[in-house]
Amino acid sequence: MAGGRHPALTTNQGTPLSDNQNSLRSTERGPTLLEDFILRDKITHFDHERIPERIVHARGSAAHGFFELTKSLKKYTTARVLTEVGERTELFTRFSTVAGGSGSVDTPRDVRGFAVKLYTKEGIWDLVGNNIPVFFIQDAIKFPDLIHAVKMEPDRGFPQAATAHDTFWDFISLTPESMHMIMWAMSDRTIPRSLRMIEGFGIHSFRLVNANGDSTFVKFHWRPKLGLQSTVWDEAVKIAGADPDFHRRDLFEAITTGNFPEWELSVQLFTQEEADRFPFDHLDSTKLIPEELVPLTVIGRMVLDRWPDNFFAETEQVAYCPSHVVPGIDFSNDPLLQGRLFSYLDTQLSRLGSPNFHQLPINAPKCPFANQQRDGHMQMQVPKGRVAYEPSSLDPSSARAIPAGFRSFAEPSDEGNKSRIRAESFADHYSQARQFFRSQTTPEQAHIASALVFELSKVETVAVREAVVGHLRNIEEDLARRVADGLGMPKLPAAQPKAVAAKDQPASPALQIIGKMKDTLKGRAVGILVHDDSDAAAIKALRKAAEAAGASVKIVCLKVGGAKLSDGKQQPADGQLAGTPSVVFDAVAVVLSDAAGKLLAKEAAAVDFVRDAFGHLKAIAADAGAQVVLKAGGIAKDAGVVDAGDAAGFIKAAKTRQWAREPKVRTLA
Ligand code: HDE
Repeated sequence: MAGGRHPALTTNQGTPLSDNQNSLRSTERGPTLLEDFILRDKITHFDHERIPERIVHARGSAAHGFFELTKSLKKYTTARVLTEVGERTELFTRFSTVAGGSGSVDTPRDVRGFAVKLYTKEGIWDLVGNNIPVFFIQDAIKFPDLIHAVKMEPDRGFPQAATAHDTFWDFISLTPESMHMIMWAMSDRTIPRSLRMIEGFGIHSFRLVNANGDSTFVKFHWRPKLGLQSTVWDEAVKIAGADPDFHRRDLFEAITTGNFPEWELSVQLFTQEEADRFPFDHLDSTKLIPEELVPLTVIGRMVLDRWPDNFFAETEQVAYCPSHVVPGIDFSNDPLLQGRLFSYLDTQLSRLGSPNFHQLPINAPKCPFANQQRDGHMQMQVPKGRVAYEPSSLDPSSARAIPAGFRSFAEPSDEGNKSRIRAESFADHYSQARQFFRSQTTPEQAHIASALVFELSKVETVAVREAVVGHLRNIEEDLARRVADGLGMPKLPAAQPKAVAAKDQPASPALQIIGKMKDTLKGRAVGILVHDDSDAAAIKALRKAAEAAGASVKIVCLKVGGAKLSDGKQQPADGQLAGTPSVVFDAVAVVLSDAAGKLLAKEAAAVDFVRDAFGHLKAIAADAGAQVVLKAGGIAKDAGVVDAGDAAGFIKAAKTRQWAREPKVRTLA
């Protein structure tokens, strides 16, 4: 060790360094010597710092936390994580986008991954889900095609992180089973406001197995305590430029300031007999079980309370596998799940490069684990003794199978022929798509139609656009007409052939976002734009009211050094105007002196600040001096535009989006 406060800087072999600034040269200005083992130690490590990024879900953010069971499922399962009420189980949750690379932005229109690793007393349980309860395809064999279609087109290398291109929609137009998922993907679910405001779903049916060996089917749902919330499309597009790390930063700031995000875990439980009566096949991942059919039971909560210490060691190296289950939890025959049980372990081997990836701290079980597996790349353990096999008599303390160990449910098997046939019960591709669309509120339906118009407008091949609209006709004629109109089609394309026509299902309001939004400012952000001589008392009152309602408040100024307010005090800025547009806030206030108003009315960033807030249906509080800026932004008074002196009125308006304003600010399909 070196003297003083710092430990000695060493090579990876522990050799202390005397110089970390200069490589070894033959003469002062001569060539570098191959002998320089210190340079090579450092550069070689650097050259190999990256591991292959995930082929899907490459962009992700994660946090540590715990799961606490509030209701025992003892009747249904032996899994202790689901039977011991009050027990806390450590976990690590990673949220992700699907299509983009690891350096892509946080807010493209995309499904969000929602993967939870629970370090239970009986081993790792990974619940590797998404923020949408259904999926694009029914059979794992189609996954590489789906992903190749959505990723950058292979000849041109673009677009990054976007479904709005020909190959994606070409594949979709030829894959009618994707139609239900397409309704979800085109809804605002895929442009969330925050990772703290998304739901999570295990998607597939799993099984719970109790001590008698009886099985009950289960679907898992995570529900955010803050309620659901999404952005509007124009806002998501602008956030991508304003803050590419918008979701990661939001999660980081919430956790590091002690505002721990929380979700409820709910289950839908059902028997084989109940499943047999559903008007769809629950083994088909393009279908969901409406809550109205099988209600949700809340069984616990997840709290994320610790940001990882190191992004690479934890968030990047974490290896989720749906095949990681514990005794009492088992799989269903969903053909998508069955394929996933193979895929994830395989992908970890190539990503992490070793069958010992389970020894990395983030992946290692927190309960004892032992077996006779040995050796392999990067073996970290030093097993003792001469026995590396089982059964053995030489080592009485070696690991053995136990009666309470994992048992697969003894599922009776159907008589049938080995085949590559899609079950007929998987043939209805439109009923739940129609049910989803019809269950939405008017603004949500308009957003779905407009998203389809946006995406298909980026598709160059006219026949692909027509084929997609042809599918929409099988879902809902009115939707097809609106999209065709938005695309400027001279006439409605023919409906696509269908195996089974859509049947009307009862509306399910639980499928909405707006229905699941909470009128709240909790966990939201309010931005206040101020300048020199702004009314200090008004700012103080607005801040107090917003913070009392649970929001965080940020002051935005023309210069990052801040502004001198009416009380003569210097107000530091949390953000500079050009770099802190209103898209990063849920509601904004503008408090300006008359002179500052005149100045900022000529500043595009200030005018955009209010114009975008207005266009994104947010509440705006403005004082007399700020009116000229509003005027420059063409903002007309409505229920969401209030006087800055009316803090209570502002908070009320800020707790929701101004949906009634939307038809006045943009033409939706
Ligand atoms: Fe994945 N998926 N997936 N997936 N998936 C991966 O595993 C795969 C599917 C999901 O934060 C990969 O470690 C196949 C459905 C999440 O690290 C890979 C199929 C759902 C994550 C893989 C699916 C998901 C992944 C890439 C079709 C929702 C990120 C890197 C059968 C229930 C986990 C990796 C994380 C990651 C394969 C379909 C969710 C290649 C073959 C359905 C959240 O193994």
